Amino acid sequence: MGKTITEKIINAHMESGKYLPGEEIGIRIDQTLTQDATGTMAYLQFESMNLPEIRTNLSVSYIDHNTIQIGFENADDHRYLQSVARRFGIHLSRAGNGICHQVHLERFGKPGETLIGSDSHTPTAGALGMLAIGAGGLDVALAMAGKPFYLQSPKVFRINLLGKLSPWVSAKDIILKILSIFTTKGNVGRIFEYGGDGLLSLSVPERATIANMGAECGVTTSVFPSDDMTRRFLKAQDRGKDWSPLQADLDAVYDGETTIELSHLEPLAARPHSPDHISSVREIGPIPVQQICIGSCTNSSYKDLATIAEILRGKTVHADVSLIIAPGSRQVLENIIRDGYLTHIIASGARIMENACGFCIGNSQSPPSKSVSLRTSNRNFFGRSGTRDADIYLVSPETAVASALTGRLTDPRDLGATLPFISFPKKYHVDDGMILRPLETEERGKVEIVRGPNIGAPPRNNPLPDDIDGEVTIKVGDKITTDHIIPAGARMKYRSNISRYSQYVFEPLDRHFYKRALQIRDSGRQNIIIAGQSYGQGSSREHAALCPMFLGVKVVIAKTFERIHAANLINFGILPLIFQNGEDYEKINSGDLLQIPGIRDALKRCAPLQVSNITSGSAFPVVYELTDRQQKLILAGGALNAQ
Ligand code: MIC
Ligand code: SF4
Repeated sequence: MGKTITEKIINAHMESGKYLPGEEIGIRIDQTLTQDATGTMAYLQFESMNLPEIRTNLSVSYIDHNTIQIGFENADDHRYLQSVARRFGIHLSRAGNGICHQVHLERFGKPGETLIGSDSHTPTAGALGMLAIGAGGLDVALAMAGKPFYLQSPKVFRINLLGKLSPWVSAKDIILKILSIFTTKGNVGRIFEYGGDGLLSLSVPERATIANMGAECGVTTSVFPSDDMTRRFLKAQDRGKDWSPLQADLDAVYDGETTIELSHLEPLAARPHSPDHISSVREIGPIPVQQICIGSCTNSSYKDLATIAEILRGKTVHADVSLIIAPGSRQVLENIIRDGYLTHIIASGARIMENACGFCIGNSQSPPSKSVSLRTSNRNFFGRSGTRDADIYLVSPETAVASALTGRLTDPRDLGATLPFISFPKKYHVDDGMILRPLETEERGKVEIVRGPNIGAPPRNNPLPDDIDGEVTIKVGDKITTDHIIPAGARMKYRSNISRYSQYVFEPLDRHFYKRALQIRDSGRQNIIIAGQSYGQGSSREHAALCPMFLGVKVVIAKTFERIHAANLINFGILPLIFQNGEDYEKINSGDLLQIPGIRDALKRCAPLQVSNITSGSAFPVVYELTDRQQKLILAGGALNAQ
């Protein structure tokens, strides 16, 4: 029987288990990436493993998230990351070099290899035919230590892209269409594998836009074949030797298949506050717009920015609009300068930001109160922009720039202009001067690791107690994102200081959570979180498990969990339990006292679990889906204890 691309890469990297439905497999990891907001914790965890150096072929540490540097914390983190990279043989992409996913695509990704990264958009590199997966920092630290990465044998869904996009419709509209079909929930354990003749006209950066936002569907990753388009991109990056072909076999069998006729697509937008609230731009109509942000790891390539430059050429941004442009990398910026595009962008009145995450993570460019902001990024979760009552819409660069000229949400086809033809250069101007290469092995041991006062050791958990005697500290609804659980933006500078950062757990939903959780923890009982469907969407930040762990959360009971967050909970010894009957969720209130007697013993025996609600005098069954390996982690109180 023929094989999918996914199976081919997994089979070539299999370390343990069998690729069978429901089975956990362990795969060898060739490359890792981290970014500064998750990287400090990942490297602190790696340090605690006491190894002399990394055991991957390539590990890259990027500084791209916390580049605003108000206060000393971020700069101290950057210095720590630089010293740790020199000590352990890690490449370091300095602040100013660009967003990790864009730079990794340009400079490091390789067809057929495996990559895990402590950022949920790591699948962007799937555009090159890599198996690229987002994970918590601890999983990345373990991969750097040469341990396998564990995942459930994935279900592979084939997405056939047929034909050609109409003018003014672009890759972002393809992935928004896919989000309208698959939504942001219910896709745990799936991989999207792309094929069809539509790929002939989709360049690697366009494929990257699609692979990037597969993360919003919650899939494990997205993967494209490595074909002639991939070869041309790598050659233009001066990396022709990194290319190798990779295709699915013609008789490969998939777990599901969807076909999208590209010529039928039109400009789309994700309405507030979820990337799957999709409507066409025309359906939403010409709402007035106050801010437009073009950039992020989704849409900030050379082609994206050259296209918008041509549309802006000779024109001025509408008086009511602030137009923000953040190039994806220094390479993109330098190439659009060399080719003259930046001049048109600046002349139009656009504001150029640093090549970094910036507005996307909400650490700058918060829009005005009650305003509408159009963004080419991938997430419009409630409050993420930094302005709670702003409405964020996700759109393509073409729609964004058309609207910047009119001051209203505008279908770019209505501009009455001709779409400029931009293809990616035959050869990019390449300069890796901002990437620090590892020292020679004998030099590494002499490097002193530099720690600022904000950097603390990662906290450890206690083993799972014999019984749970706890309280429901918070009850939340469906589709709770990690931005709800532990916000980023202005709070993100405390990422290396868990006791400080923990003060903001659930801040967007309940400002008093922290105090209540501390009281319960300090009274010797456990905190319990109750949640609806798709708990833990979005970011890979392990802080969404680590900080609740620090506050004494032992159990989360939800209708369903998202993959990366469930893995993070288990890594830090928090037990994810699932309601056996969804209706039981309705019968629990915040403040209820819950007990699970004999939980430790039951887990050891894989026995069913019953939760007693002492407050209402009722009981309900819960289930857990733990492999033997995960059961050990939970009993030990987390992966660091189990080492
Ligand atoms: C995000 O887009 O939410 C982030 C910030 O890149 C996160 C990582 C983090 O929280 O540091 C992600 O996507 O994993
Ligand atoms: Fe950075 Fe935004 Fe991409 Fe996250 S989604 S890596 S914050 S640009």
